[in-house]
Amino acid sequence: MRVGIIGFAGSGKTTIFNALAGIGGDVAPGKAGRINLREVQVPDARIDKLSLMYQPKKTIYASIQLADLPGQAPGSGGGFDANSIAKMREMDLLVIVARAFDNPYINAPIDPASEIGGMLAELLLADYTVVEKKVMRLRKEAAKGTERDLFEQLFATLEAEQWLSTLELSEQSLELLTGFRLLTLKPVLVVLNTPEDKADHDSASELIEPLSSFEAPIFALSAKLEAEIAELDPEEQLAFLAEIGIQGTARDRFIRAAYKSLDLISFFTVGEDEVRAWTVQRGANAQTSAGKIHTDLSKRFIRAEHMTCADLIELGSEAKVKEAGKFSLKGKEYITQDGDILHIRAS
Ligand SMILES: Nc1nc2c(ncn2[C@@H]2O[C@H](COP(=O)(O)OP(=O)(O)O)[C@@H](O)[C@H]2O)c(=O)[nH]1
Ligand SMILES: [Mg+2]
Repeated sequence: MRVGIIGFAGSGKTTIFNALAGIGGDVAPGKAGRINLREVQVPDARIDKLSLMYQPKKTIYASIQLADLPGQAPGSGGGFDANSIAKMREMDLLVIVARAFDNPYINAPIDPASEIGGMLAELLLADYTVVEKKVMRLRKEAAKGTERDLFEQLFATLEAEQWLSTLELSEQSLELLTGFRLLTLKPVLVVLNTPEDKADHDSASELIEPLSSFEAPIFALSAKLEAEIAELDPEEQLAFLAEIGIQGTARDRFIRAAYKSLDLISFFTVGEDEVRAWTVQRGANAQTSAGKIHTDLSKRFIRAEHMTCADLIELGSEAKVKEAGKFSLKGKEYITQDGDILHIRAS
């Protein structure tokens, strides 16, 4: 899962990237054009508990890949270059960072609403360009059928400045569009980079309120504060957060929000060698889930031994789960649930 961080230069993208990646540290301004990539673990208390229980050689959390994408100069009106757009197309989720803090390096006023609006307009324009080109060709060829109809519909939608994600497209249509990697079909999350004294959702509510007309979920945090927290030891972090009265780090909250907007769930495999979280799309069945572990497990799937993480943690051992009648066998079509522990049997 790839999460691309986008926004105007100086909005705090790199600072947020560093904080989320746990790198910390201050960043020099104006490092435009550079793309930072980092695999980030998804914190999960269930994995912590399972790992304590099994004492495995390896404990592996789910992860997402973060990309700090090139920014755009504030008020430049110049748009993104083709390379930046191409990078965005590779992402599964786009995170727009909007500045609500005073950045001494930037002359432009604090105006997160226009930053968010500007970014959304850029994404729409990028799709418009692609769809327009395709429609013009189909029209010229006097093409008829599903493809023509679909692209006419997309074109009309973008011309009306509506996001393509507002359309209820069939599986078949989405399939047809995969290769185009349209930006306005991707989920979007907004990070409002707030001043340090408005670093959580409640104290930032007056800043969030004017942004409520945007469809995307808004997520308030202070990049600078988070980057400072990321530099502390885990115990120091908790003490510090308690002191300033914030519930958990924004890193945790953000990653959970990202998961939610991607409609992802985690299932687990457990054992003495390895306790591990796997990520699947909500609605995936047991066979598809097995394929995350190994393609052979999916192809040669027989059944999945199943228990829930909640039962295992509550009862304390696999044997106790079995005794309680909470262990079962599932077929291919079983829909994997968040928190399932699966052991795949294959031929
Ligand atoms: N006060 C304050 N400064 C910040 C915050 N986030 C970023 N900055 C500063 O703003 C400048 C630009 O941040 P940077 O992350 O490089 O922005 P980018 O261009 O979007 O990557 C840097 O000097 C950061 O230290 C914040 O939440 N509060
Ligand atoms: Mg940067």
